[in-house]
This record gives sequence, structure tokens and C-alpha cells, in this order.
Amino acid sequence: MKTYHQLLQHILENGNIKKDRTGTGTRSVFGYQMRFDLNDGFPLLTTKKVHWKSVVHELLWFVRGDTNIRYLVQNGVRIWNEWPYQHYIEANSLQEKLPKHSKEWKEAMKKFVAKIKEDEDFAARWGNLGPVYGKQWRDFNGVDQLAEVIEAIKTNPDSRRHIVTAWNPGDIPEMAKAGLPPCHTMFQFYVADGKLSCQLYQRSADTFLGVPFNIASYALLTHLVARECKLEVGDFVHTFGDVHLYSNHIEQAKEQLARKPGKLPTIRIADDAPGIFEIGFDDIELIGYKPQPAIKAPIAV
Ligand code: DHF
Ligand code: TMP
Repeated sequence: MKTYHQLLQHILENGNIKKDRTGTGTRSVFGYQMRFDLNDGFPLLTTKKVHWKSVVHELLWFVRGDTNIRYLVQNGVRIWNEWPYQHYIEANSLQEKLPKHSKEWKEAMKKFVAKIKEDEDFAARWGNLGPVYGKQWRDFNGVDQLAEVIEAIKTNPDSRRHIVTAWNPGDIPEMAKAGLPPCHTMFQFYVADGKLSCQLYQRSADTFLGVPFNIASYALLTHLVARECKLEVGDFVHTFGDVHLYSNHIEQAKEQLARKPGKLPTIRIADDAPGIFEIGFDDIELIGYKPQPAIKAPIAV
């Protein structure tokens, strides 16, 4: 995964100092591209431990068209908790009592998440992120983009129109309320030589925390769609708009750069597993993942 290290290095060397919505501050560049041949192994970072379970559950949650964090919470996945929680705080005017990232804020988040898990009505009211990825992939103004793109890959592999977009301008205000306007904005598939490649355009990228998940997620999606279409996997191409390192991730990035990338793991999807729309967590096995220890970093909300 030298490719990812090169991106970190590139931002450290060339990043513009830039303010951002969260008030954290970033070093950022505009426009960058990485390419991973999925036949070289599965691109899950080895120079820090990435929480694989979260990657898989989040992708299955998108594929099923779900946008409520309840499924994630019930499966021990924490990565989307902060946004509905912050929306709950703001909708109930609790900002003064619970300032972002304070000790009280962290304590109350545990209670919020427990309530999402236990109380179905509370989850229905406060667990929804709005019409984010899952909604747009499966029902973009009535269009099941994921099902249609799979059908098109099967019937017309050479098409240059194999696109799924999460950027639905009319829905952006609703997404911004309790979630975020889509960061991984649109993707395209390409078939050549019996291999399926995928390219993602990511408009905004948190290089230290989000990007390792995004690479793994789209690599897994490519494997699942290839299997569905009886194709081998090709490349995952990752194209960025504003790709940044938050100012409170700089030391962590340097720590990671000092580590040497190891051998990539592989994945195996059970032969008897159902198709992409019914596949379960246990059908997907990660083999030979031996990462170096996790590196903690605060997330910008
Ligand atoms: N906001 C920001 N500022 N950056 C993001 O990357 C981001 N990603 C979102 C939602 N909003 C975001 C969804 N994806 C983590 C990773 C991906 C992700 C959200 C959060 C994260 O916190 N990763 C930690 C801990 C993972 C865990 O074990 O729960 C990590 O060290 O990788
Ligand atoms: P923004 O909406 O102001 O661009 O903030 C979104 C932040 O979340 C930005 O730092 C990018 C980051 N992000 C990722 O890097 N990957 C993701 O998958 C998601 C959801 C967010």
C-alpha cells in the first residue's frame, strides 16, 4: 500500500492550509488519483489496523438501501454515530449543555447510541441520516441504480454508461440535516478482458480516517458486483476532489509513514453465498490480514 503512503506524503509536502466546515483546519490538495489492481491482494491498509467489520457492515447497509444507523449500532459499528447525535443535540437545543467533544458530550453520546439500539421508535425518529448513500443507490427518484447497473454490465458490458450517483441535488438539504452530503459522490464500472474495474469520484476526503475505509469499501463492492456478473476483478481507481489531512491528524500520518507496508490480505466469498442483495457478513472472509497496531485520531464532526 505504498500508493496510500504516497498520498499522505503528497499532502504533507503540497497541502494548502485551508479552513473547513468543522472548524478543525486542514492541509488540502485538489485533484489526485490512485489505482489498485485488485489482483495484487485486497487493499486494506497494513500500516495501521482498519476495522474490517465496520467496512463490511457499512457496505451491506448501503447495498440494502438502509439509511438508519440502527443496523450499524446493532452490529457494533460506531462510524456513523456522531452525525445523528449532533443533529439530535441541535434539534433539542442542547448545544450549551453538551458542547461538541466535551466530556459530557461523549457521555451523553453513549446513552444516545444505547437508546437507538434498544428503542425502535427512538431510532426511527433520530437514527436516520436522511436520503444518503443507501437511499440514492437503490431509489434515486424511483430508480434502483445498483440493480440497473448490474443488469447493464451483464447485458451490455462495453457500455460507457455504467454509473451510479449519490449526488441528488434536490435531496442535498435533507442529507445535510442529520448526515452529510455524499463524500463518495459517483462511481463507474468498466469491463475489459473479462475483468470488472471501478472508478470512484470522491468530492471530499479525510485522508487519515475516511480514505482507508473508502478504499476497502469500493474494493469490496467491486468484488461483489464482479461475482454477480461472473467477471474477474480488475482495478479500483480512486479519484479525489478536495483531499485533505486534518490539522489534528498530522502527527498520526507521520507515525504511519514511518511504518513499512506488509503483505496484503485476500478475501474469499463463499461459493454458496447468495447474490449481492442478500449476501451476509459471514459470507465474506478476510484472509491473512496482519496489520500493525491501530493509530487513534479524533474525528471532525
Ligand atoms: N467525517 C469526517 N470528518 N471524516 C470522515 O472520514 C468521515 N467518515 C464518515 C462520516 N463522517 C466523516 C463515515 N466513515 C471512521 C471511519 C470511517 C467513517 C467514519 C468514522 C473512524 O472513526 N475510524 C476510526 C475508528 C473506527 C472504529 O474502530 O470504530 C479509525 O481509527 O479508523
Ligand atoms: P464536508 O461535507 O464538509 O466535505 O465534510 C465531510 C468530511 O468527511 C470530509 O473530511 C471528508 C470526510 N469523509 C470521508 O473522507 N469519507 C467518507 O466516506 C465520508 C462519509 C466522509
